[in-house]
Formats: sequence, C-alpha cells, structure tokens
Amino acid sequence: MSKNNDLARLFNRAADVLALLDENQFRVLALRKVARAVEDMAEPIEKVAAENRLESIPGIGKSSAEKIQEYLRTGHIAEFELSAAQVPSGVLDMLNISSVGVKTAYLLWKEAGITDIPGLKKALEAGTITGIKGFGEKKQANIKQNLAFMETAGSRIGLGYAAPLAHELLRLVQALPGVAQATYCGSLRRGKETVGDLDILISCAPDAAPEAVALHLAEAVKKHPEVENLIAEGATKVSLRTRLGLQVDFRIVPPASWGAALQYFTGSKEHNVRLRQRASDRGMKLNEWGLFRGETRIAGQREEDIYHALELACLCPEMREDRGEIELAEALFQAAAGKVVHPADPRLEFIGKTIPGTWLSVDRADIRGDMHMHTTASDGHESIEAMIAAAKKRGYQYIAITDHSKSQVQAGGLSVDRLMKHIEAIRATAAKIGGIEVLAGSEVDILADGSLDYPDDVLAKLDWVVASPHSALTQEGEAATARLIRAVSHPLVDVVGHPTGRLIGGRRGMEPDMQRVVMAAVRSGGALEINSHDMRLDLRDVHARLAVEAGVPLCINTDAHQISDFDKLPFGIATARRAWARPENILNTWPLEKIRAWQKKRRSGDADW
Ligand code: DGT
Ligand code: CA
Ligand code: CA
Ligand code: ZN
Repeated sequence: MSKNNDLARLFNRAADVLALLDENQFRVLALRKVARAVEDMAEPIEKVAAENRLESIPGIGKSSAEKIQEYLRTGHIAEFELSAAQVPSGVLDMLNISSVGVKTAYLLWKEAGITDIPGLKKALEAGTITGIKGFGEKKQANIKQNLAFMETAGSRIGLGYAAPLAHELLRLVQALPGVAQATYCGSLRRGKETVGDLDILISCAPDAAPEAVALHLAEAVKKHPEVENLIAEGATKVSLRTRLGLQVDFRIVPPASWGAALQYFTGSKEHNVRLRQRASDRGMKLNEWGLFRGETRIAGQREEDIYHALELACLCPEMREDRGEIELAEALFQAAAGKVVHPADPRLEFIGKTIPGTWLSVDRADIRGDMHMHTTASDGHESIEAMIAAAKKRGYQYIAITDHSKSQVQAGGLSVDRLMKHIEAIRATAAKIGGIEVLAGSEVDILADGSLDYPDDVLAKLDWVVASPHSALTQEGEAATARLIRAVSHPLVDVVGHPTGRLIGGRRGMEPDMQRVVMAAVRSGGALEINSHDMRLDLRDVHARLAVEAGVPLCINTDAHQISDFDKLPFGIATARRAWARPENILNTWPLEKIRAWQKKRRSGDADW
C-alpha cells in the first residue's frame, strides 16, 4: 500500500488546522491543492519522491516537496504537528462529523467555547448554543442526527481499507514456508459493507508444523508497514492490530480441517448456529475441526462436503446470514436428489420457479459492461479516450459515459451546450477506438422534487440516462420516497443511481420507503443501481434484495472517476450476491441488444411490465 492516501489526509488535516487558526486563506488552499495532487497521483508517492520528481507535479512546490520527503523519512511533519498543537484535539475530532466543516468547528470553538464532541453533544441537548450566526434549529438538528449516526456506525471499517489490506496480507502469507492454502473468511468473505475485524485462515502443508508456520507468520507481519503491533502469538493463532486500529486474526489449521474451518470462520454466527443445530438434529456434531458422527470425521477437508453431508446445497458466502438461505439450500439439495420440493419458507416463493436446479449467484465474469462513469468533462480524472481504452482492456463489451448535469456546478456539471458537444466527442472517440460499444450518457441530477436536471428533449438525445440524487439528501422520508418514485417512473431514466445518497460511516442519506420505490420500478419497468464504490454500496444489500424479489433489474456500476475505480466492481457484486441476485437480475450482464430492447420499450411508454 503506498502512502499517497496517508499524505493526502495529512495535508488536508493541516489545511483544516490553518483554517481553524484563521491563517492566510491562500496557504490553506495551497495545502489542499497538494492533498489533491497526491491523492490523484497514479504512482506511489514513494517512487516519485525517490526519483526527485515531486516538484514537477502541478500543485507541489518546494516547501511541500520537502515536507513530503520529511514524512517519508520520519513518518511525520514537524511543522504540521506544531500548528496542530495550537488547536484542541477535540475540535479536530468534531470535523469528523459530516455536517461540521471548518467554519462550523471554528464558530463552535471560538464563539461557544466548545472544544470536543462530548461538549458539543451536551450543548446540543441542553440547547445552549444560541445567538451564533448560522446555528439555527435546523443546523443543530442536523449535527445531532449525524452525531448519533457516527456512534451507531461505531468502529467498523470500510472495504476500501480492509479488502486491499486483506489481499496484501494473503500474498505475504502465501509466500511463507509450510503454508498450503490461505484465504480470508468472516464478514469480508461474506461481502459485508464494513468489517469488525479480518479473519485469515491458513492451512499448513502436511509435513509442516503449525507452530513453525505461526513463528514465520509473526516475523513476517511484524515488518509490514501497516501493522502497529501483535496482540496475540500462539501456536495456531496470531493476531495483530493495524495503524488504523483494525484487528486481524490469523488461524492455522491442518489440511484435514480446512473446509470445516473455512465454513466456521466464514459465518455468519447466525448461519452457523442453524447449521450446528441441524447437525445435532441428525445425530452429528459440527465444529471448526469437522463434521463428526461419534469419533468419526464425516467431512472437513472441503467446505462443500460439510453442507452436502447435512443435505444442503453449498451457497455462496455472501448469502450466509440466516435470511432464508438454509431453507433454499435444503430445497435445492432435495431437488438435485430428485425429491419433490415444497419450500417451507414463504420467502422462497419468488424463486419457486427456479427450483429444481442449481443456484448461480451473479459473478464478476457475468458483467459485460459498466454503465456509470465520469471523465474530465465533469469531475473525473481521465479523458474520454482513456476511460474507453481502459474499459476495453478489461474486456467489457459496452460502457456508458455519464458525466454530471448542469446543477452539479462544483463537479463541473455540463450545460446543455456542453453536453451536446460532449455527446459528439464521445461518439467520435468511440468510433476511433472501436471494438467496444460506448453509450453517450449523463448522470442527471434528481432535484429535490424528483424532477430532472435536463428537459426531456435533451434526455431523449442521450443513449443512456443515470439519474441520481446529490443534494437535499436530508429530506423527510416521505419526500424522499416521492422523489425517487418520480425518478424511477420516468421513461427516459434508465437507472436510478446511488438511490439513497448515503456514505458509509459518513452520511445517513435519504431513508425512503424502499418497498414503494421498488413497486414503482415494477410498474414502470425501471431499474436501480448498486453503486460499487466502497463508501456508497447504494442500494445496500437488504434494499437490493427487495428489487431482486420483485424482479426489478439492478445495474452494478462503479461510478468510476479514475481508471483504478473499475477495481471496485467486486464490492458491488458482493452486495448483489448478498441480495440473492443471479445474473439475470443484473442488467449489465445482459447483451447490449437486450438492454436496448428493454430501453426502447420503456421509452415508448409501453405500460405492459
Ligand atoms: P465482524 O468481524 O464483526 O465483521 O463479523 P464476522 O462475521 O467476521 O465475525 P467474527 O470476526 O467475530 O467471527 C468470524 C466468524 O467466526 C463468524 O462469522 C462465525 C464464527 N464465529 C465466531 N464466534 C462464533 C460463535 O460464538 N459461534 C459460532 N457458531 N460461530 C462463531
Ligand atoms: Ca471478522
Ligand atoms: Ca475475528
Ligand atoms: Zn457518478
């Protein structure tokens, strides 16, 4: 993991500090510019620094370059620490509340004498923040709500940090002597949107001693730059804590127990409780070592053997939440065994027609294209050409380029004039590159009342319309419901993008009655997005499940603002699998002709869905 993000965070924080200290506005802006430059850099900052190229990067001057070098050498920047010492650390903590920016924190600190989050909470509850400009009831209610949200989100960590780290640790583990197999399990394998900790399972080679593997492991991870300290070092278990406070548990098992341990540590706990009960009902015993009848191990080496021995189909990890999947697995197993199936769980009725048969969850290989991405025309970092070429390299058959619409001024939203030229530029570039179908689209703002940011005659000129909410995300549930219903029912809206606008761990977003939104999509034949960005995952799993059950197509998009964002697709796929989605439920697994036919039918106003 390179240090680009750490450094960007550091420079942004330093800018916050200077702003709080009422320093020269230009210095504040200069620091933010450095942060942005470092964050946008396509190569590791370590490499750029080592090759003395820092100052050649727009936005980075001599003194910033020196600070970056200092950080890479020593792990901190003395000047930043000196100025940070002049601001109470609690004031900086307050900036983590999503509706508290520098200006707000400054006023709270200087005018209301509030220097930390507990103090802010007390003052909000007691209603003692009065007479400060810009601190009306609405603002205060907003802060209160976001504070409460932060507390319930707790210390769980997002996939943007956890998943790459898990992959990196796995690579490290797999290279150790005596290791046969290694994989992650727990909530990460189940594709949950946040993780409490990471669970990594290792099986040792038949001739290797677990203790020896544990020793090698401890030595190796100690040296990893992201690791803060080891918290447990046993013969079969090693645990560590990372610099961001994420715990990682490694467990070492013999090959004969690999499948059983994989099943056990993948969970969920609720799913496992049901499985253990099922084993015991059949006179067997299930634990992380295997499935036993008496002293005899019936299964343990492979995960699917455990399920089959319990007369269950082995479903993907993302479905294992005790949300009806055991009943499904039982019905599938019996169907495969030629027995008549009467699903006992009413939640299975919607898939009744697919039983008998095997269950195929949507997979990365099923995805034919990405239908939501940005270019430098609005707030993306790459040209039209670069995005198309990158998508083609990934083997996509089609993509849609969807820059922001006119109201998104801060994101470079396109006026109608610019949009018309952009459409032409997209088509010309696509023709030049060839070999991939490119839809000239737009991500059109859904305004607060559910109307769209371009008139219909403009929308009709686009090949693809994603309509997304970006503002007024705190509106009442009823208003949010009406807003989304109006958008999803519009015949020129192909898909509603990140429907709630939530940011994981940051912003609650809208809380519409999703069942009603889904029913409106059923009536109008509309589609909803699963936005794959690790901070969004919007629709979330349980909402996407409503869409799947109702037969509403979902589109798994990355909303890429740079090429590396395409790598976020697996997060969206995991969310779809958690929603029990099969390939046919996902619009962008369809051939383009099928998408076009569906779109044509919607645009013609055909009411027969
Ligand atoms: P997390 O870490 O909070 O995101 O969620 P998980 O699911 O990764 O939970 P974790 O790390 O506490 O445990 C990993 C797996 O180990 C869990 O999914 C199932 C299994 N497990 C842990 N404790 C128990 C238990 O008390 N009973 C059973 N049946 N399984 C357990
Ligand atoms: Ca875990
Ligand atoms: Ca754990
Ligand atoms: Zn977007």
